[in-house]
Amino acid sequence: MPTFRNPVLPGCHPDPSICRAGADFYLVTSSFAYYPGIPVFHSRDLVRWRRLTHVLNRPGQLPLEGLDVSDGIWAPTIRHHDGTFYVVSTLARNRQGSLTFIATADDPAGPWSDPVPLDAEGIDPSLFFDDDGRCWLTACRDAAEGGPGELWMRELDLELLKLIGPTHVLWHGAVRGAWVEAPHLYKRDGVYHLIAAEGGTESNHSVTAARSDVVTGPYVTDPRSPLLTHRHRGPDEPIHNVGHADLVETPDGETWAVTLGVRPIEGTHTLGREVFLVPVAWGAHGPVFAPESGGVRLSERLPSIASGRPEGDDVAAAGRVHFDEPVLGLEWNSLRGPVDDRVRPSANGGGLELDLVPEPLSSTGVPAFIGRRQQHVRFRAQTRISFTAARPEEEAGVAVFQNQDHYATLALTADLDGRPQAVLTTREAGTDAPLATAPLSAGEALLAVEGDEAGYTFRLQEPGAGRWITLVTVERSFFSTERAGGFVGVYLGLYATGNGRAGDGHAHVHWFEYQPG
Ligand code: 6LW
Repeated sequence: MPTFRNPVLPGCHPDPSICRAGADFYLVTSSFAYYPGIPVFHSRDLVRWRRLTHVLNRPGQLPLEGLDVSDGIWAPTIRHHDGTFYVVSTLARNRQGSLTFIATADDPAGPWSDPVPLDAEGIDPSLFFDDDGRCWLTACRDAAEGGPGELWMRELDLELLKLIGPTHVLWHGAVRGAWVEAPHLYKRDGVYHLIAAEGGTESNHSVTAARSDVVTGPYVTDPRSPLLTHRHRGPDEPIHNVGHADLVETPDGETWAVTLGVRPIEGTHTLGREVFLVPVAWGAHGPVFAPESGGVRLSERLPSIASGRPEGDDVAAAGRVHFDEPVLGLEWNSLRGPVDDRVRPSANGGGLELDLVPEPLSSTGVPAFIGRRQQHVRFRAQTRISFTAARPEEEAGVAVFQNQDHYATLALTADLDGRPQAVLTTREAGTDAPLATAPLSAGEALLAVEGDEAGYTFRLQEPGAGRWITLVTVERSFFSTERAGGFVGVYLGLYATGNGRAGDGHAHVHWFEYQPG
């Protein structure tokens, strides 16, 4: 039986939502405080995905400054109806929904409209288009009674992009006491099937369901719930935290779910919540997730539409980037806004210039930083940087980044006497710990980070030296989401800062390379 490897989107891609238009599948994920926001992926076989664009890729569309990395854009849903693509999502502040919005496009590759605010409470909005042409927005919010959370619904006027009519409370979930979220509604043989995530996005995560004959309810709990979970599995199970699913039907009538999950090693994970593909069958009571195995598998049977297609791994962009294009590749993100005014391709072609802006990586502003996801436990990232610090506060280098309070940097800087040196620093809970320093003969070096199951090893090589110096290995769990807190995985990035003061100089990055190990 032909198989594929899960996850289909490795690295931090939480809260997947999927839709189909003809033979084409489109998928979106959360992007938190990273910019541009809401990546859109395309596939024709559900297994191999390609980055297409971002929904929020123009300055000023949504304010992300001041936000923790795990706030920002949460759990978008993508749908296609009558030639138009719709994305609904929420801007979260302080781990709560603060603004729900909708954006539309004729072509999912863009341009997407500016976000239109919707008068909707809570998080995790979704859209359902009924056969009668009416569109319903579902979302979750705190419940006044009946449970900690509730799913609710209102009609969306597609002309006005405005919620109209009464609010219908749909369901309080199947798992008593656990918040219900991530609702998606589907209709099959005249029955409305509501699926949701319950138990929280960590180890108790699950997919639960309810059904109704009327779109606005009442919805009756599917007693088989949870329909999909790994909450009961032991530490040897390679995939945990499974939940937050969305369903799609292929042109040949198969149903598949995309769902998030993590791959912990000895209880902690660093790659974030990744996208897994799970077969679904329809039974007398509704969807049956993973009918053969009952769970999410690393190796799964290929969708029938994918058989005969060549293997490939488009989304795990690997190799050396010379930054010789005028715009950065779609795998690169900055924090909280565009960085064109502080990180730009060199004028003479090849390489990047990073300005010494006052914002450090620990700020909640827009630092001179670009990063890409770590997508493999074993990897090697390396870069060649030229930078001469005018003051000890000036630094430029590579970062292994979880959030603004939790990261490590290997930077070129200067000591108190102004001599060039490299410094390896970890930051946790507001405190910097310089773990290693190495004197440099000049302001240029190759910097490398190598990751594996045990740790992240930081190395450096001076030009012409011909050998790498190992500075330090930081234990892998330091970079885990369990230790850092929040909803994201590790990014590997490049940065420069004057630490509170702008500097006149800048750092020159010759190239950056990422290789699965
Ligand atoms: C997402 C929600 C969740 O909106 O985390 O815990 C949020 N559950 O479904 C961010 O990924």
